[in-house]
Amino acid sequence: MRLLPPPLSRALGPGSAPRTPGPWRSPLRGPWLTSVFGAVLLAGIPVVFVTGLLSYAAYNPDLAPVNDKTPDKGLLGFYLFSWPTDPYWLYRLTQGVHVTLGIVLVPVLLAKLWSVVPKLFTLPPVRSVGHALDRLSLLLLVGGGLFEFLTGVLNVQIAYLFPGSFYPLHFYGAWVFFGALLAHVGLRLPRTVRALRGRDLWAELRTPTSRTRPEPADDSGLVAERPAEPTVSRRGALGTVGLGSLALLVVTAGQSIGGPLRRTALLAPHGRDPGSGLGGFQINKTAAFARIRPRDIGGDWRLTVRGGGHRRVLTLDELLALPQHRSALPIACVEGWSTDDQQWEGVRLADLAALVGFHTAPPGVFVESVQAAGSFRSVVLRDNQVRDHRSLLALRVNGAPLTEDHGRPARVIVPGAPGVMNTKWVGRLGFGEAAWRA
Ligand SMILES: Nc1nc2c(c(=O)[nH]1)N[C@H]1C(S)=C(S)[C@@H](COP(=O)(O)O)O[C@H]1N2
Ligand SMILES: [Mo]
Repeated sequence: MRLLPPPLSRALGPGSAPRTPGPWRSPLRGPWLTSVFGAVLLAGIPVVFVTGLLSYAAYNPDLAPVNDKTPDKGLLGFYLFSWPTDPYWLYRLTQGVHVTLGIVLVPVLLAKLWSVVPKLFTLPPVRSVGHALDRLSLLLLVGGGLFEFLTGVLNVQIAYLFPGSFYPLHFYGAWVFFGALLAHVGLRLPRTVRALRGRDLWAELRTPTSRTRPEPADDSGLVAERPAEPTVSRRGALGTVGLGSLALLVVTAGQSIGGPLRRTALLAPHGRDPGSGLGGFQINKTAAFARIRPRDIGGDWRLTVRGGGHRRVLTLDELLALPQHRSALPIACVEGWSTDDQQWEGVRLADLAALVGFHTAPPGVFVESVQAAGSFRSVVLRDNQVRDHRSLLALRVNGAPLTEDHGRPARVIVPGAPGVMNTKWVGRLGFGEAAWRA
């Protein structure tokens, strides 16, 4: 029987359960092991998906073309809402979870793919319409999953190897991946539950290699037809994957948790030593990188404030003469890293709105830096962000004027928002929709 090619043995009816042929001989592969990895991913991926959608909402993409990195999203933007300013560490939390959990799941994803790889080679490739649809959903699932994890990790590592902008790619990819995942779960859940019930996890964790046996043959196409001798137990396999995830957690989480743990963030691309001194916290893009010329931010620098038909031009001294306020706020980047709370000092955005006539309920603001080129040099903040009294045009941080790299002479700082909203080297503020629709 074993000598028959699999399609034939399958054709022989119920008595001849097909097993995985060919070079796939690991005795560990089987529905139970696949289901364990699947269950972990099923618990984790929805969290990554939802925090990812939240990250997109946090950009206020419905406000203005400048913020919208995915203009063609159409219906997929159905859930967008006004990103709140409370709690002030909101984005630090959601994006820290998104990036950290995404990275931690990589070993599980790879293990799950390893566990089902023989299925990619089963013959015949398509047996029926249902089977064809099933395989198509698997293609979207595996392709979408690999794509999302890869683009995400590359973005975190600031390695833009992929063609096009990260945001639309990662956003559309997420919907394809998650749609395929829902279909997959719908099709496989009963079988997964059965497989998980079929073996006791705790018993499995006490079984050494010498007593490791293949799972019983079934129609899953996962169990090897001619299993090799085990070289590792299921406990060993699960432990290896678990340790891999744990190791990634330990070298990643510190970049968003901060404090003393920042030193453990070995995988953080921005380095663990943000410099010493008062301005000694993380810098994403330096003034040199953004091609800020010294004269743009020197003595001739002026802040232009427009809105409601008014226009005011202020020197740095005039700004310093306005009421100064303090806010303790972090910077939290889409890439997953964040700073601890820093002590910012400057003029409230609401007070600047009042300079051009918005004394109560100021509108949103179009913030433009003096930076001539590059992404993220301008952004639109929503009215709730302008009205929050912690939102500043900061002139000082941690008791000293902003350093060049931190946005001298003025940068925006907003509670709860992604780092990208905290524009550095600000040159112009335009209050009211006319400023960014124009
Ligand atoms: N003018 C300007 N402001 C900017 C950016 C930029 O590229 N240019 N990057 C933004 C992004 S994406 C982040 S995460 C924060 C990082 O602030 P930091 O460089 O002070 O750490 O600044 C924001 N402000
Ligand atoms: Mo960022």
